[in-house]
Amino acid sequence: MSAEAGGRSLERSRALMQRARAVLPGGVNSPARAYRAVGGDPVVLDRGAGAIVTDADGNEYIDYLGSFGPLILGHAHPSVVEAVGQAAARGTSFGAPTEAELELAELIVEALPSVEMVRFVNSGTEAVMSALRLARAATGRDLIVKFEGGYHGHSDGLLAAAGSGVATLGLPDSPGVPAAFAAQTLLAPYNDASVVEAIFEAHPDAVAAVIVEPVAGNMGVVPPRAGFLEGLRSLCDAHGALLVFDEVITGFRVGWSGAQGRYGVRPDLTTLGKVIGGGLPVGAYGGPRELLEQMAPAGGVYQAGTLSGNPLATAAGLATLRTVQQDEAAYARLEALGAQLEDGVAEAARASGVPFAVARVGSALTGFFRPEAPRDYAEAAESDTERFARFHRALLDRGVMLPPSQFEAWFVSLAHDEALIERTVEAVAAALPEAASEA
Ligand code: KE4
Repeated sequence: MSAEAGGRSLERSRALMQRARAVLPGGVNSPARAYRAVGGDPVVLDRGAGAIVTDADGNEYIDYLGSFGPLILGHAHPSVVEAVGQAAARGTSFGAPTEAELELAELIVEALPSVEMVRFVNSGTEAVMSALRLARAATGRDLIVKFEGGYHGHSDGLLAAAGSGVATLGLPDSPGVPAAFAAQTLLAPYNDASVVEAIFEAHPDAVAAVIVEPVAGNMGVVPPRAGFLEGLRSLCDAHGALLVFDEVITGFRVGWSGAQGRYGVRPDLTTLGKVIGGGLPVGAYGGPRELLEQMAPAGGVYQAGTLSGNPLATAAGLATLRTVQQDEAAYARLEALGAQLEDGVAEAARASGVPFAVARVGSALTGFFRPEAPRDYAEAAESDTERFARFHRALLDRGVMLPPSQFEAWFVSLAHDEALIERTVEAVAAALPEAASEA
């Protein structure tokens, strides 16, 4: 990528990435941050405040990457910064129970009707890995059903036709995953419960769990079709499997009680991450007492972690969730800002004549370079990713930062406002024709 983009100097970013590639694979600590799908070097970010991030060269952007979802309050919210600072001053980790992890657990249990007990870990990957171990132990079965384009972290068995980074990198499954592990995972198209039914019939009494993003976020945002989640619930009940809602993105994002509250479908296990850590490393899995008490030391299923429930991470999570909880207009505002962006972008697309469709649930949305919003990964994959790459760059040049992949969600935070959304829509209107020009 040229050092100059839209008159913005990216010299320092470029120099830092050159150094980074010498000591970090691809110069990043997560492939999702690399700009492989959009071209050029990642913009190195230096700081964030509210809805604005500033890169290493001092350029500012309205941020819809939002760290891939945790920052529902925006960057450096005063209550989060203060809580983390105060916690740090009391010590950063103990390897012993603390009151903060208990308070965060109680808040989550109170918010999610299906969750009576919860266990904290350090990432969404760990949460899912642990929840599926529990599901296999609780059912005595081995097979897991997931959906094409669904991404549930990078534990071995789940890197099969995953979404997010793997989809973006076009890796249907990852080298290094033993065939025996991948063989334990069966795939179905999202929004099609009939394929899940066929899997159950082909593998009687063998499926431990069906894991689903109740709103898909890792193929871009794809909402559940009416009856899909209810259908999975009925199938799991009929076949003795557990239904796992991976709410790492949707938890406290699409409503105080997550997607399970928004859609009124109760899973057996729920995985969480992102928002519950407020930007610090927290994952969690939860469900009925009878299931969670099978986890060591209460039960025999082993899972552990040095920094699980870490005082700083739980402080950030508590400050985040309490700030949202105390703002009774929070979700209405997120809905309104999300709708303003969706409507503005859709209108800009109509005016441009470029095939571009927007899907949204609450404050998570994606614009797809295809005529209609996709219903599953096969349709999402038909999107014109070259146009998305040019679109992403054109928006960076205009001070708007999207996630660097067609297959990710754009996040609106409570720090965004109508004026910033309006500026974003103007930038989109200018960027769409640029994206569509083959030049
Ligand atoms: P982490 O291990 O990255 O904390 O969580 C894994 C995970 C689990 N479940 C869902 C629904 C998720 O979306 C994720 C992680 N999301 C991606 C982006 N969509 C993380 C970005 C990255 O890997 O850098």
